[in-house]
Amino acid sequence: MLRTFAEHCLRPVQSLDGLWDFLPECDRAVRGNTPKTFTRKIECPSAWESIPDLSGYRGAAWYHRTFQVMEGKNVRLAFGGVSHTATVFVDGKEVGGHYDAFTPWEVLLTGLKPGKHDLTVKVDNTFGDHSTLHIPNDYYTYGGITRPVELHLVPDLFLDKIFAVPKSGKNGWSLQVRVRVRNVGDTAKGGVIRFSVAGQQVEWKLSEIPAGESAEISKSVTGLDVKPWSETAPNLYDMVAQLSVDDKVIDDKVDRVGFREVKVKGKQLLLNGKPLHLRGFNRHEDHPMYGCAIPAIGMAQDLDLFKDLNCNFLRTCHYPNDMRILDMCDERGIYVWEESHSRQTPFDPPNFEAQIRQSTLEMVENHFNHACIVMWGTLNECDTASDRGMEVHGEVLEYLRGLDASRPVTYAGHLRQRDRCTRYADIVSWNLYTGWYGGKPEKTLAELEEMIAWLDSAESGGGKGKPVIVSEFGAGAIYGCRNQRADPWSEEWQCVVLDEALKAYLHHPRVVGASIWQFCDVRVTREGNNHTYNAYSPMGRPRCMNNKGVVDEYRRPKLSYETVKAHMVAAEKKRGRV
Ligand code: ADA
Repeated sequence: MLRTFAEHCLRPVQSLDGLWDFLPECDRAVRGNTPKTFTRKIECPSAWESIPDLSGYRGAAWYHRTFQVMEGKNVRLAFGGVSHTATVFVDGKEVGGHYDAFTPWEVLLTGLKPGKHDLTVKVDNTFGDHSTLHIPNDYYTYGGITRPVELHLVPDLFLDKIFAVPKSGKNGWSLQVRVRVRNVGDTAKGGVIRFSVAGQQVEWKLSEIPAGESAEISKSVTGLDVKPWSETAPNLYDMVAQLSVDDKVIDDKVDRVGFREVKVKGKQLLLNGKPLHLRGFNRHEDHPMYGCAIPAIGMAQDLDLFKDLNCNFLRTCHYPNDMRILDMCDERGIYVWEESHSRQTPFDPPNFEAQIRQSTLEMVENHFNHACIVMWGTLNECDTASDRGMEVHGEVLEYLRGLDASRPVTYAGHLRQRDRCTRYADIVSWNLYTGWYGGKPEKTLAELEEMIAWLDSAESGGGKGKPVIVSEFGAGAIYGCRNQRADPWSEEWQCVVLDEALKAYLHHPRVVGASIWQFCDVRVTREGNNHTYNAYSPMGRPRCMNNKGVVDEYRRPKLSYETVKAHMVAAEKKRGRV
């Protein structure tokens, strides 16, 4: 399942998860053409790095299975995520594809004869000019069909997406609803949409949609008697849309909504009008057993640790996350900063702008209704100093705002007073690392004050008076490396750095959020020669891992776990919860 709940009651949906035929190119003498025979099997979803002899495989691989088609139905193949480039063939004919591991995508098949068909997917996780977002980096680019796959049988006219924006007013809550409907038939079609939420049901006439086109119907549902959503009361409501033609319901779609409003007001971030204080972690989707294809129980266990640490905030560094963990954050009341896929990404490759816009569009359109997402981010630690950098930040942040006016937007910058892009963000976010990449832990507060003074001066060129989040800070500690000298890479040193950082960042009145770098140790790319994560250099990435987790890759707590918990408890006492 792509979600933690059923998105359809009427529409026939089957899971394509399970054992697929599998053939990595490294097994083949002659490569490239669609294989007829397969030498292996692989469980989907999974990362092929979970297979011992493929644990470091960077290349292409072929997946195959069959599927059945019913009379007179179209097939919608829904992929949660394939890492990182997919090409899809049905009965040997190329029918679609996608770039970027971290967003859902689909292939729509019309006119298939009833009966059994062949589905083949070529997956490629190589680096090169074709890939500007997946590059050698301080996290690993895995390979495979790494998130769930579903097969939907849809009529010619079907419900594509629901976008819902809750609004509070003097007469209670209302919901601004946009429903996108697709017509893949060969004649114009209209119908009736029946929409229900929180005990209310309304009907909307759907004007005819020309063949092969999509259309949206925008309506408001008012006077809703609902309980708001927040971390202390994560109330969720089903939205059910049914599409009828000639009084017969032909399709349906279920999504969920939490009634909350997120606003920036002066130096504050407000949730339902109350000041919000975000306290938590940056979390990569990474695990030594599963790579990026962490099963649902693994996601839930990570969130249980967040709760045990008294945290309420998850930053999806540095890409859109699996929809199931976002569903879990909706259900558990954990606030999320979700960001489109970028980390220290160069802007000069010709296809960069198209690829970052696609990641951003798919993130917003597929994750729009998650109550837990309180802000959108993008362009982590990219060029914020040059004219070109300003141009790209301005464009992408404006694009984000255009896709969703209901949430604030931000980017995590690392160039401190050289950053010329704070004008484009609603919230100013800094990756600081005092005490690890420079400076001394005892100077953490002083450096923060210096940054805030700069931000609120004309020097920042547009950040004055905006809310601040310290989006990354931390130190490396190898699990089990202990010494009383608190040497770098010891767990003791990580405690020293985090103690000073949390004291400063969790309690400064100008800081509305702080996310530790990082939740767990993660695998990094061996290729590449970046000074900060060069796996071969002693200062780089021992074990070919980013070792700044507060738990190690197996989620074993380091010495700093209790330090973090104590600070998070103290911060809640002082700054509360919404
Ligand atoms: C940067 C970057 C992170 C990680 C971190 C580190 O802040 O945003 O992805 O690489 O540095 O561990 O150095």
